[in-house]
Amino acid sequence: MSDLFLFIRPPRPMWPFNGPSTSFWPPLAFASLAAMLRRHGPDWRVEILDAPILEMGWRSLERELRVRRPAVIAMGEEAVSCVESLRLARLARSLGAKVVAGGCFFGHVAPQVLRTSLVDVVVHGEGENTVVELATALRENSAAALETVAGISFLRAGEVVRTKPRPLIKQLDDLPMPAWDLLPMARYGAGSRNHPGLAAIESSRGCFEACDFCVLWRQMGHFVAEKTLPQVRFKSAARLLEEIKIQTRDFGRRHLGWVDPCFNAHPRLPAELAEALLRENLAVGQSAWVRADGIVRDARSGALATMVRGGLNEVYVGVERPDNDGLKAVHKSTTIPVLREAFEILARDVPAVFTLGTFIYGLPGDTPETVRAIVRLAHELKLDQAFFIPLTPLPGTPFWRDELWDDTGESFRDFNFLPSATRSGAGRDLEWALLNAGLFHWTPTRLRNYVSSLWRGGARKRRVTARLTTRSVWFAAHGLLRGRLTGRRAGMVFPRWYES
Ligand code: B12
Repeated sequence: MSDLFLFIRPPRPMWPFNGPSTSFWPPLAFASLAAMLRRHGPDWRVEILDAPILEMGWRSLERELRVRRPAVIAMGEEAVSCVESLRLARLARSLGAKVVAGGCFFGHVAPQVLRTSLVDVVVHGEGENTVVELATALRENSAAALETVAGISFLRAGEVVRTKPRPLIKQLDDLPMPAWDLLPMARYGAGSRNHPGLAAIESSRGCFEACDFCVLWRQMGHFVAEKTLPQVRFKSAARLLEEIKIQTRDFGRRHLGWVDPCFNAHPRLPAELAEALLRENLAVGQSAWVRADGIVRDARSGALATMVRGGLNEVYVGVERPDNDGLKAVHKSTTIPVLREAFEILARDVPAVFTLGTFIYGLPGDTPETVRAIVRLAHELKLDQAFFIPLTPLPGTPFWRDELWDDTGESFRDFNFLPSATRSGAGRDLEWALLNAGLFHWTPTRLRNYVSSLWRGGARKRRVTARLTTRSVWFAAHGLLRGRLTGRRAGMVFPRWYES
């Protein structure tokens, strides 16, 4: 039998604002990489093991790996799950498998992770073409073979070798259909009221903006003259329609979670697709990250209304900062008036769409007053839910420093995008200001917006808003206050099956 190349998502805790039925989405990266490897590496057996969606804990995972005996284990994580990745790598080592790591975290800490000796190769950036060549080079098992593969790092005689950059895939339509058949698709979003039959899907890669704090434009950026530049690429509406037909008809998917960094980057594509879905009678619920200026543009052209008729019912907008100077400082080109207008439009013209705004605090120079200004703006904007995210020094961004690396992975548990009452130093005053403002600052505007967001949008929106409000209050009251009182940090939620 041919050797097994196994993509694994190991057991991990859940983000506290997601319920168990929506904490784990189909791992699209693995499905896309596996499809490419299956197409171009016929002498490999390619499989994906998504442990969390199977509620498979560490003991069962180990048993499973002893049975499957993979030759290569491939993994790729958010920073917050670094502990789990390193644990998986250790397990893989003990079973004699080669270990490949990729994705938005490992690609930016390649020297550090290679020096743990737990990982053989780190893949940088977009992975499909790289993984095909890498699979062949791993068979040859020599540094000379690895050197010919663009877009990777590995150790040669103790020295980190980074090969030449991998060019981006020119036409995303050339990618094979993701290997959904390798995933237990029926389990994603099963039992979820608001996101039933959840699917992960991408219409584009990359972003045209280069916000300081973000890794997404870097991960899919264009490398030229020693610099990564932002670049967006799109799939065609015809290709997307085909993907959605397969996902809905063959895999029973009923809610599309667009993973694009910016779903409305293209002025026509989302509406073109919505029209095609309406023609095919395939309109399904959809959630997406969108830009405020795109909302304003698409409201004028009529595209927004079409997208909503096509099923878009949940949008997330990165507001980030309380004023134009703050936005400029992080190199985000949206302005506060445009953000205000975008939320006005959403609330007025498409009230059934649930709107979430995210805000970032804790940048150098931020004071409790900055945090209060952020919270004030959040209450003024006509949005249904606000998330306040502490600046996280993600590897790849200018906020990362090499001394933050930790061989155990434990310190990356704090890279969870969650406020924490146990943060030390100046960060503590910011968290306290946030908690105070969130719990006790009930202005008439805030109350009015909250009440109208509940009655304006229909049953689905009421359910989503109520669910998130309950989780926020629980998180603030239970997590943050307990943290403040006992010193135990609020964070990710460990499922009961984690060690099982
Ligand atoms: C869907 C999603 C979720 C879902 C599902 C998560 C899950 N574990 O199932 C939800 C909403 C629950 C979620 C939660 C969180 N997420 Co999230 N999530 C995403 C999102 C939007 C899509 C991921 C995706 O499918 N991308 C599409 C694929 C095709 O792109 P890709 O992953 O980059 O993969 C390509 C390459 O990177 C590479 N590659 C990737 N992996 C590997 C592995 C190998 C072996 C190889 C060779 C190559 C390779 O090849 C792929 C194809 O070219 C990304 C943002 C984004 N657009 O990527 C954030 C993102 C991954 N999440 C992020 C974060 C921080 C979180 C949270 C901690 C907080 C939060 N809510 O945002 C929690 C943690 C959840 C957990 N339990 O671990 C950050 C991670 C940053 C970092 N460096 O750590 C991201 C990048 C968003 C961001 N704003 O920066 N998330």
